[in-house]
Amino acid sequence: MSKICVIGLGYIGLPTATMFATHGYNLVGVDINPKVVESLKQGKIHIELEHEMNELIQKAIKSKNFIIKSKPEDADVFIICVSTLLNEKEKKAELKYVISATESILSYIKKGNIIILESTSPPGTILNVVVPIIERVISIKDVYVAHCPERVIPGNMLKEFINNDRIIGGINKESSQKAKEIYESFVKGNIYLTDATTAEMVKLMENTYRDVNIALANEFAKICEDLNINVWEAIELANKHPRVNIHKPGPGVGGHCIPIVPWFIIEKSLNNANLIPFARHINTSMPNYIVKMLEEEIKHIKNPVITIFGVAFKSNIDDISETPAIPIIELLEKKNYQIKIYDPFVKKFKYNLSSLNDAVKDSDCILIVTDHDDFKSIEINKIGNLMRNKILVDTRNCVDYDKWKLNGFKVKVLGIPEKEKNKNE
Ligand code: SAJ
Repeated sequence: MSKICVIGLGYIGLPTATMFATHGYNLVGVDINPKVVESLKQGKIHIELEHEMNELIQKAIKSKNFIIKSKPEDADVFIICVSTLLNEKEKKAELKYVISATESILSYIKKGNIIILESTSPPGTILNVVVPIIERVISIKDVYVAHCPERVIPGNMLKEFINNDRIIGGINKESSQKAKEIYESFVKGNIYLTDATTAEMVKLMENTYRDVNIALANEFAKICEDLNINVWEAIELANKHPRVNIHKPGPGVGGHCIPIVPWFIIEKSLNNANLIPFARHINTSMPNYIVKMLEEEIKHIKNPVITIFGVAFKSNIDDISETPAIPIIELLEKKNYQIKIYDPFVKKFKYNLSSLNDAVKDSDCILIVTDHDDFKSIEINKIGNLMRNKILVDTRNCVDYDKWKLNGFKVKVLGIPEKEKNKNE
């Protein structure tokens, strides 16, 4: 049985290692963080993943086919799954973890090894960063090197690991082919082969497409409010066209990759990237727009208390990575509003979290930032009775606002102008 060593046991590395460990490989999972190693050794998962994935990870660790270590060791295949960060000041990729992870395997690389980078990286990282590091210890002709970017969506990882098509880009055809044979062990989707730099660009394009599309939706929301049109209805109808797929407007774009990776394209071609940075600007300015929208609704209230519903970066997960909730809260704090926060999923946050009842007690306004399903089934009457004023501002159009209105709430939804909202009343 071949042996795979996965470097980095985070949101992508841990599930990826598990997929291989449960599909015929001996797996060594490596993390430099001793706390992560310790807790995984005891079968405790240090990150919040979906239930099915948690079970599979625990099963793999129990089976002894997935060993957790703090250092790499000899293996047939090395898969690097570490974070690529954004240097916020320079708006450039910070590759320090990719570099240190590659350096960490140098003592173990031998002829015939397959080295795969899964981490999202700017075009040219494999050829100009990873390959020169490997060449310090071995001729590149003696190993296979490829990029295989991850594509799974948090919340539906297991299904997407198996069913999504994958892109693999090797430094040569043999490398692509060797990497493909590894992934075929569990991927049921198609595996398309290309060169390493194209594979890097493909991953960035996928996320950038989404960022630009969301920026367009956000711009449509503002325009529709101005023109007295319900943007949600307009988008739904436009999407009936067979070649149109407009995304949803919202308070901004969070997550591990989408708000970050467009910069990896921009940094590589500054003169040509115009739309991409502009879309970034539109999305990062949404918290400002939302705060203004909220202020319009509460301007008549003295010392208003605002309750934030949802701080996760998207629905039904506990992940707060790059969440637009933080810039919204920062803006509100700067303006000295009293804020309370409720999120049924998130357990750790830089601001205090309250229970539902405490969060709405004596509050004047609920601001929905994340579209958790729980908010759909909330007992509106009960929470309304606890509030001082009944105002709802929904940045996601995720609740039945007619029901809220029937329970005495004044409702404002992003992209729905006042006049339009009342047209059927
Ligand atoms: N969002 C909107 N409107 C939408 C869709 C999303 O405002 O119509 C917001 C979400 O609320 C969230 C952010 O965008 O704040 C990102 O959410 P997402 O669901 O678009 O994406 P992620 O970050 O969970 O996962 C994405 C996926 N990439 C694509 O769909 C192209 C996933 O497949 C990638 O593996 C992942 O990025 C990654 O790590 O690259």
